[in-house]
Amino acid sequence: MGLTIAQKIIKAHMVGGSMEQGQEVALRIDQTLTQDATGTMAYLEFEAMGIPRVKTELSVAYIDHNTLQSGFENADDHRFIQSSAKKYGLKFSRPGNGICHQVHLERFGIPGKTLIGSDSHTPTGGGIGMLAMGAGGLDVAVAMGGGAYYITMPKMYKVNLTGKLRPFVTAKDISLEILRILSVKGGVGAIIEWGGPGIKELSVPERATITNMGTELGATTSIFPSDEVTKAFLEAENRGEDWVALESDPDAVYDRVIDIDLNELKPKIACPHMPDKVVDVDSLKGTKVDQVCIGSCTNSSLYDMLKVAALLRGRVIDPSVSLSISCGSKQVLSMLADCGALSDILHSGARLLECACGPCIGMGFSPNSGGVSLRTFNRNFEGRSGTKDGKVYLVSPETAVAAAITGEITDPRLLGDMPKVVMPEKFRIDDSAIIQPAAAGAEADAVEILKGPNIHECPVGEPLKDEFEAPLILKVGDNITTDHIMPAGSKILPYRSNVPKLSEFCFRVCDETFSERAKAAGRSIIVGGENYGQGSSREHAALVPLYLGVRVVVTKSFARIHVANLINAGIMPLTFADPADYDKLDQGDELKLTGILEGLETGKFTLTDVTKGIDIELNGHFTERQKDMLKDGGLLKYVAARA
Ligand code: MIC
Ligand code: SF4
Repeated sequence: MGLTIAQKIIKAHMVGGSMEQGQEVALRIDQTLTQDATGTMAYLEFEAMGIPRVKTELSVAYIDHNTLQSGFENADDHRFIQSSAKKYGLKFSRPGNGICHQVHLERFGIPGKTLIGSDSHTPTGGGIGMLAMGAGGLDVAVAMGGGAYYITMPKMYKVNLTGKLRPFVTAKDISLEILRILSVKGGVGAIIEWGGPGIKELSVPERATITNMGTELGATTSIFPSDEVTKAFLEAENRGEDWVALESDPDAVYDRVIDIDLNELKPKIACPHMPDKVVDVDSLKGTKVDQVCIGSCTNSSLYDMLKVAALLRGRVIDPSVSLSISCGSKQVLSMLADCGALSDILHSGARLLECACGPCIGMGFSPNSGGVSLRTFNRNFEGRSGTKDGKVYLVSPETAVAAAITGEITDPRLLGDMPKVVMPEKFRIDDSAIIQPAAAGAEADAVEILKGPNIHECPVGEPLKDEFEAPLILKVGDNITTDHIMPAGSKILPYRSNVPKLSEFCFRVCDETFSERAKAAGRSIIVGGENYGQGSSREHAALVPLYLGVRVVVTKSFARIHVANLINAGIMPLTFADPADYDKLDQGDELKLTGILEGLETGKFTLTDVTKGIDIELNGHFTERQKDMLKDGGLLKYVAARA
């Protein structure tokens, strides 16, 4: 039987487990990346493991999420990460050099390699044919130390593209279309391979837009073949020697095949507050728009920005709209400047922001109260923009420009002819903002790790007991995101390395009193609906509840990275055997879990609602490794016990 692209890479990197669907498989990881908001924790964890030097082929520490430095906290975090990178053997990408995923694609991604990153949009690398996955910081720390990364062997989906995109219809619209078809949980447990004749016309940055947004489907990752298009991109980056061809076998077997005819596709828009609430742009025409943001790791490539500049040339944006532009990398920004396109953008009235995540993670540029913001980003979760009642829509750069010019949601096809955008054959290469590590040995040994007062140790779990009684401290619904559990934004992000302070903001979007109540309870249980923990890879969404005393989370289902983060933290993730039982539990009920150690072996647990006097059956199927991690009290303790 033939293999899919992902199966080929998995086979070449398998160091344990089984490639049988649903079984755990252990992978050797070639490359890792971290960003600053998850990186501080990852390097604290790496330090705690006591390994002197990274063992990967390449590891890069990026600073891109919090670059505001309002206060000493972030500057301290940056210094900590920079000194850790220097000592442990990582490249360090300075603030201003760009968003990790864009820079990694440009400068480091290699087809056929494995990459894990402490950021959920790491699958961006799938655009260049990498098996690239988001993971918790602790998993990245383990991989940096040479340890395997474990995934559940996914199902294989294939999306076949036929036809050709019409003018003003883009890769972003393809991403939104697949979200419309599959929903935010439709990709859970699957790797999505993109193929068919329609991909020939898609450049690497366009492919990367699609694999980037595959994260919003809940997919393990998404991947494109490595073909002539990939080769041309690598050659333009002066890295032609990194190219290898990669395709699936003709007789590869897929669990599901989805066909999309690009000729038929129209401009799409995702409505508040979920990336899968997708409709045609023209169905919302005339809706007043207050703000437009172009950028993020989804749509900030040179190709995107050249299109934006060409559409803005000679035009001025509507006086009632505020437009921000953030390029994905210094390479993109400098090339825009070199060819004059940047001045077309500036003369339109746009505001130029740094090459960083910026508004995407609520680091400034929050919309006005109740404001409508059209963004070329990948997530529009409630409150993420920094404005609680802001209404964020997700669109392509073309649709974003149309709204900025007209002041309302407008089908971009009404802008006239799409100007022709010619991509340069060579990109401008300047790696001066990538700092090399100290040489291994005496030079590295002499490097001091610089820790400011905002940097606190990471909380560790406790060994599992056979019985556990605690109140149901919070009951939430379906599709709870990590932005609900552990919000980000400019007020909170400075505390990513300070869990005690961070804990004040836990679940604040859902319940202002959660943090205090959880602390007062000492030990507690959370109950959730479907797809609990979707979104970010931030392990803070597990570590902070751990710090607040949460020991068990019971849901209808979990998102992939979050469930791994819970186990890594030593929190038990269990699911309802009968999802209807969710309705029987109420916040405030006293709950009791007994026979936990036996349950680990059978996969069956009984939860008693002491308040109501009823028993509820729960499932929890764990691998041997996960059982040991839970028994020990999380991955750090597990690693320490076996060191
Ligand atoms: C996001 O897009 O939600 C983030 C911010 O990049 C996160 C990482 C984080 O929370 O630090 C992600 O996608 O994993
Ligand atoms: Fe940064 Fe936004 Fe991309 Fe996350 S999704 S890495 S915050 S640009």
